[in-house]
Parts: sequence; C-alpha cells; structure tokens
Amino acid sequence: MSYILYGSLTSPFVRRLRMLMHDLPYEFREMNVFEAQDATLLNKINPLNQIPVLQHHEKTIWDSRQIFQYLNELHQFQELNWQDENLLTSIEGAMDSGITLLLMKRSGMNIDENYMFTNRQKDRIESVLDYLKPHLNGRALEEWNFASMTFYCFLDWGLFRNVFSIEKRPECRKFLDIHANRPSVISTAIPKV
Ligand SMILES: N[C@@H](CCC(=O)N[C@@H](CS)C(=O)NCC(=O)O)C(=O)O
Repeated sequence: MSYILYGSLTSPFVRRLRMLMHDLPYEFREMNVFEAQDATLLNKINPLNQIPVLQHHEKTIWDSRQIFQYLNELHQFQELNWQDENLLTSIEGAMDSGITLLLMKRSGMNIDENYMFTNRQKDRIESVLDYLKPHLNGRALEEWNFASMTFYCFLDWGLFRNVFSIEKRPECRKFLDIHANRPSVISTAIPKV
C-alpha cells in the first residue's frame, strides 16, 4: 500500500480526501495535532503543523488542495475549469474560517463578542453559503465530485462543531440529505463520541 494519509477523523480537510480516496488502497494514520507526541511527528512531516499530509513513495505533500491535485494527476478523477477552482476556493475559505472560530472557542475566547476579526470569519461563512445557493441546484454541486465532497464535509463538520447554523438554509439540508447515503460519506462519518 503506497499511499499514507495522516489526519484526524473529524477534520473536514482530511475527510474530503478520505472520500476522494474511497476506492484507492491507502493507509490512514490517525493523529491528534494537539497531543504532544503526534504534534512532534506532524512537525517532522509538515512545517505548517497541519493535517492532512500525504506520503507517496519518497514524496511528502501537505495541504489538501495540493494533495487533491497530486492524486488527480495520477488518477484523473475530474477535469477542473476556473469556475470549479473558484468554487473549491470559496468552500475552502469558509472552512478555514470555521476552523479559526473553533480554535478560538477552544482557546477560551468568546466568539460571540463583537470583534472585527470574528465577525469577518462569520460573514465569510455566510457569504459563501449565499454564493453557493444557486450552485446547489446546478451541475457543480449535484454531481459527486471534489467540490461537492468538500461542501458535504464542510456542512457536516460545521453542524457537528456548532460553528454555524443552516436552519434558514433548506437548500443546504437538502444537499446533505441527497448525498448522505453515499458509501464514501458513510464510511468517513464523523465519530459521534
Ligand atoms: N489549507 C490546509 C488547511 C488544513 C487545516 O486547517 N487543518 C486543520 C485541521 S482541520 C489543522 O491541522 N489545524 C491545526 C492548526 O492549524 O494548528 C489544507 O487544505 O490542508
């Protein structure tokens, strides 16, 4: 088995690769980036101290978008045009903001206080959800491709971590329901504990 993917079972950046790699043989090395031993190992393979990281033969690749590009070159999962790239970048931006808010909460900061920094993270998430609304009924997010995988991981993670709400966004709920029974969604489900 030549692919080794380092990650956690909750990270949306990792999960989208686990979905993508559903039909590929790979070894998954679970790590907790906030635990000393794993943090030391992670720092040896990625100076950014972030998951996911992919190792393949002598290559070590970090950043989930780069890992996607690497795997896509090898396995030709899909062709991306510039609109697809923008779509991915928008979802990733929202995901980054969600992770930032979670890290702030875990650091004991009150993300409900009226700070420009936190407001910009929340606004970015809502702005991306607004932007994606028409896409949810179109080709881009109806098909099961890397953008829809990413969006599924983002929504499912955000609700799990209580970072945002989709109460007033029925199109997001519908999107989750449409894709919920896919084998790669089920096999990568966020552990409920
Ligand atoms: N741009 C990176 C973001 C990865 C990322 O934010 N990973 C989070 C887990 S979801 C992480 O490792 N956070 C630890 C930290 O930033 O200290 C990617 O796409 O891989």
